[in-house]
Amino acid sequence: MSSPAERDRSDVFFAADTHLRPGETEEQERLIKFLQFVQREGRALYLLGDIFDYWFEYKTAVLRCFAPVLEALRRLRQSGVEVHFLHGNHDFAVGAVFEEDLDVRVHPGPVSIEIGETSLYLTHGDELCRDDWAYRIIKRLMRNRVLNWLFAHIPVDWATRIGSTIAGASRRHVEHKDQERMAFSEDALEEVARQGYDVIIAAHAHEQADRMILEGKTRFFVLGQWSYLRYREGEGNWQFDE
Ligand SMILES: [Mn+2]
Repeated sequence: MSSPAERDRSDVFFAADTHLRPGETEEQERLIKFLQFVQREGRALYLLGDIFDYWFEYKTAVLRCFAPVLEALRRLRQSGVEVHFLHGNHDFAVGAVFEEDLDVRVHPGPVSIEIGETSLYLTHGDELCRDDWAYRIIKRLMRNRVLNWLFAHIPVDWATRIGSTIAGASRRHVEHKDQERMAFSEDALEEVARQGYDVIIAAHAHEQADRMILEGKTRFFVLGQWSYLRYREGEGNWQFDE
């Protein structure tokens, strides 16, 4: 395994919300192309959740339809790129398969990292939308232990069908809720920023954003659905790209 330094890859990439669904091979291909691009240019990749619209792991099996993406992630890791996966509200079941088989670091919640002198707070972002009570009910349902136990003990095709239905309801809810509920709570954002972060990166809202909060002290990025954020280490700048 060659080290990132040897291959002169220093940039850090952030992406989220591709919401891959079984049968959508074009979208899968698009994500794989991005992963190959990161393999050439990146030192680290942070996936900020909802990469999969629905995910379930069995002890000995995964959803076969996503095998090409998993293979691309495996290659990325083998080439020496650091890969982190933060749970979204759709793919919160991502676990052992990623950690053990792919050697990807899985984070169930927000994480703090440093890039050089910059301190960052990374999150899928659903917990920053405090006013969204209907969403929280769906979330509670999706993470329910009895339901998850049941999923592990019924045929895979049934589980997939039920999972897609719940994921669909959750997605429709996010898509159709009014602008006010879509918005991140400024109070929640500032509460995080006040802990001293230079940069906060979130996703979930499916609407790319880049603005300053806390009187210009903290930069707040929101990842779009098919746009990624890139940190160019040598130049110390941030850019969105597709
Ligand atoms: Mn989400």
